[in-house]
Amino acid sequence: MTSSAAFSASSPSSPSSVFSALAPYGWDDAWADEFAPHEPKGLLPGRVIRVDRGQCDVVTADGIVRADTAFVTPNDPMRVVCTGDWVAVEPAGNPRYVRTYLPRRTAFVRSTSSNRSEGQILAANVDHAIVAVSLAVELDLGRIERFLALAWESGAQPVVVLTKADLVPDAATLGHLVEDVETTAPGVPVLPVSSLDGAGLEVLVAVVSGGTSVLLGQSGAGKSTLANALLGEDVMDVQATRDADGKGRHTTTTRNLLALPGSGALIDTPGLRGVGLWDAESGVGQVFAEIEELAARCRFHDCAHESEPGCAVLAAIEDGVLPERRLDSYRKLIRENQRIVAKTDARLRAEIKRDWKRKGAQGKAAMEAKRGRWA
Ligand SMILES: Nc1nc2c(ncn2[C@@H]2O[C@H](COP(=O)(O)OP(=O)(O)OP(=O)(O)O)[C@@H](O)[C@H]2O)c(=O)[nH]1
Ligand SMILES: [Mg+2]
Ligand SMILES: [Zn+2]
Repeated sequence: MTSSAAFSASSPSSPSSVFSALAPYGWDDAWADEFAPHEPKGLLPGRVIRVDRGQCDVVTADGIVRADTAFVTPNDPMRVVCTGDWVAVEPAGNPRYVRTYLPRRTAFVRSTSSNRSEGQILAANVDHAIVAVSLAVELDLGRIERFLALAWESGAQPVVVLTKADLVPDAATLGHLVEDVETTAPGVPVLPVSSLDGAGLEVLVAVVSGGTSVLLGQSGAGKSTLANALLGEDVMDVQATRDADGKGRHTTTTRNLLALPGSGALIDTPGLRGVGLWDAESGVGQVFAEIEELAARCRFHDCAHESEPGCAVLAAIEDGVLPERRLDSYRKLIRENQRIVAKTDARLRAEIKRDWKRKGAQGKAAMEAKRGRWA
């Protein structure tokens, strides 16, 4: 493609058509600047709205195009293209290829299981990480803390949404539940909502209208129902939870990015049974901000808050200001994080060596494809 074609008004790569097509998905001047070096190559900017087995759907000024991710699927799972990424995609071809993705502003990462040192990116470039927690089942505060640690670590602002508020028998009970979660989540808005009767939705609408939000949580928490309520139409499939355990059937199977009416983009994700921490030291610190504040007042700066004299953390537990459960949970997550970081370091070193060998082969393939098809 020549540069004059690239700037004609009807071209899918002209700045005005790019802006009108992609602004609903979060395109802004800063992304345009990031993309600028790719424009002379004739590539189109776009946002990944779904990834599915080596293929992804990318929204571009040319409409939604299916693209192959072979060039952006390195061995490192942290560098695999994912829903929410902004990419440079080929203007034509069958298949088209995603050539690269733009540097991520934020990324929500978990380790795939607590025993494996492998990170998995669940969503990229999100401004709000919405942790959906069902009020139809007993609250698991430890799980909320774990989700929040990863949310803080991602760089996004966490929000806890307590779903199915219509199933809570009375306002007083609801108030207590919200309070319990609030003490578990300093600095995090906690919003009770009901997709069924619409209660609380207006506050959430205001949150999600600014930027990109991702819905995270267990299967059956009501994420897709909430997505539909925010969209004002049934786009996502919803299924009744399996039984009294309140767990769903994993109705949603891919991560989908949707443009909301008004403004804002929303990523609905498949339910997660659990989330392992992934190098989330500062995230853990933010979830337990009040403990870290107390710790700064301990007599010894390396206080382990076990039996040291002048320990402000233990004093707060004694005074009933800090629940003991919080300290236990804090310790548990810190230990888990240290374990995962230690493993990752060893794995990364091995990985980097292998990566150098592979780079030679990949570079060659990329050059050939480029010469052969569209350069
Ligand atoms: N009473 C009530 N039920 C709800 C509400 N929101 C969702 N549900 C029900 O909860 C069940 C699961 O909802 P989904 O939206 O499919 O849950 P999900 O979190 O998307 O589940 P996965 O896609 O498997 O992760 C469905 O039967 C919904 O009708 C609500 O606000 N009130
Ligand atoms: Mg769903
Ligand atoms: Zn202490």
